[in-house]
Amino acid sequence: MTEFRSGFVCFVGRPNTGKSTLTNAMVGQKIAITSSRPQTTRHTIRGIVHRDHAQLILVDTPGLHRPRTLLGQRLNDLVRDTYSEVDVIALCIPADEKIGPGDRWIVQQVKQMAPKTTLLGVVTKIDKVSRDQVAQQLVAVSQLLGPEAEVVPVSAVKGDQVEVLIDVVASKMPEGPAFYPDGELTDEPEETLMAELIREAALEGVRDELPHSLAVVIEEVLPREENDEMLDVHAILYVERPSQKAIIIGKGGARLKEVGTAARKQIERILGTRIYLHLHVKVAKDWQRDPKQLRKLGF
Ligand SMILES: Nc1nc2c(ncn2[C@@H]2O[C@H](COP(=O)(O)OP(=O)(O)OP(=O)(O)O)[C@@H](O)[C@H]2O)c(=O)[nH]1
Ligand SMILES: [Mg+2]
Repeated sequence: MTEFRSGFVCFVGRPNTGKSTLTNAMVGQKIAITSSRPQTTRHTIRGIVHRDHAQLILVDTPGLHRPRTLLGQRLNDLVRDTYSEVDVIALCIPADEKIGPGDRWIVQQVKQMAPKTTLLGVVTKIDKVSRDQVAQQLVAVSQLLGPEAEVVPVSAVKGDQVEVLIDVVASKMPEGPAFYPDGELTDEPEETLMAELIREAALEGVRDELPHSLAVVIEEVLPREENDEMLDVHAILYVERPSQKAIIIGKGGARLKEVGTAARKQIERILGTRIYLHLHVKVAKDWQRDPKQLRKLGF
């Protein structure tokens, strides 16, 4: 009989390398938001993978980079804190990007902070390149991590090799009982999920620095008076400047309305409850650099 294994694996990598998309693919449900802009994830998110022989707790982290703002610094600290709490650290590197100083910096950090933790390489987005290029990247990542590290290629979007990766990670976990009850897919509070889905909808189609300037806070969730199976959700979208507020709201409020519709559908699907979404946009000047405002926004 094979023993049941359980433990924690943390996904690290540069921003935009596919960590959250992979987390969702392994969990089998969307629990982390994703986008084509770097620095989408801003807090560690736990996803749970249940199998007959194992339970894996996936810790999706913000992308690591040289910080330019206080927010960036806080995100890096957050990732470093999780190194010491996990059984496996999986470094994500896309198949279609050259390994650079950013990746080497992360490996150095990981080896320094968690010298005893099992390190695993994951080559992500393999659907974007040829088989030859995947093979080359596997070799390159293997050289980066050293001979003792296993490297697994995967496409989260196509679902290729996701189950293989789950098996490889499970094999590196210690024997032990499950941490979470069957069927539980995340420990994210519902309010956080809601705020994140609103931020994801609002990120769609905005450019330049605006994605970084956006933060969402759920102010209040109340059952509807006339129909208590429906929830009234009040959320505030914070931006850093009045010009950004105008972009988010759009002409005659058109853009904000689209954001609301998209977010509502996602939230209803995940919570299984019908909601009425009230979105308000406010300016919190330069919140990314202001310790007091960062605290207010939960960082
Ligand atoms: N073609 C392809 N695209 C992918 C795959 N995985 C992720 N992507 C895309 O890559 C972009 C970044 O994905 P995310 O999962 O948000 O990346 P991340 O590493 O979590 O980013 P941060 O949270 O900003 O650090 C998105 O546009 C995804 O759709 C994949 O397997 N194939
Ligand atoms: Mg992410």
